[in-house]
Amino acid sequence: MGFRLYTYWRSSASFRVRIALNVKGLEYATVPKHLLRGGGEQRRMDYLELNPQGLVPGLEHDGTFLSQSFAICEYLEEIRPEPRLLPGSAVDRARIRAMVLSVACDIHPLNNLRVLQYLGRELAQDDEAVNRWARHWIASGFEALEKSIGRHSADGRHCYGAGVTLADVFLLPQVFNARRVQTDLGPFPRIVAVAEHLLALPAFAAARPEAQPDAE
Ligand SMILES: N[C@@H](CCC(=O)N[C@@H](CS)C(=O)NCC(=O)O)C(=O)O
Repeated sequence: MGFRLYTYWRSSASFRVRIALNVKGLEYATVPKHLLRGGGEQRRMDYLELNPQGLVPGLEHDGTFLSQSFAICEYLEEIRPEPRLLPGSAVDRARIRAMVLSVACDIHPLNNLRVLQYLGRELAQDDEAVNRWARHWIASGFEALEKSIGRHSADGRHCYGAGVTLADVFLLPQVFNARRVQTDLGPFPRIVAVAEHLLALPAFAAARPEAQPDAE
């Protein structure tokens, strides 16, 4: 049956899994879930039965459904170890995971759709205030990531060492999010340089939102 990815073109968490699948050369079919149409297809009963969190991405592999982009990427790493996204020693891998988690746990959740919708709808904040919130938390997370890249990148083109790791897989989609809410990336030249390099790689370029079949 192979891989089926429940995805939305603009979803940065889905973008991560698309990159990981591409890097590992795994072909997959897509099941688009429109996050806005009709209140959000990710909140419909049929999808909630698969993923009670009502979030994308979800990955079906041979009939088994998995959720959470980080868990999915680690699963792919275990079933298809090469090329490695978590290379090196235990210390290397812990540092790469730390970069991943700074995006997945500390930056992205604060600019996720349902959080921004809550600010707008429940707390009556206008679009500018909502975008300001997103920019604030992205910039705050990027300040630390910029320093980590300075410490750990060996070539200025990757977050860690001199090759693609899971840290790159998580960084690029967050840069897309940052640009969407007009975050000033001037203070983050290392992040911008890494993102520029990654976008030139076929596995990353093919995963970008505009290249998806459900792109609007
Ligand atoms: N921690 C989750 C986050 C998943 C997530 O928040 N996905 C967003 C799209 S990027 C979503 O489905 N949002 C729908 C909503 O907020 O209702 C992961 O890494 O998979």
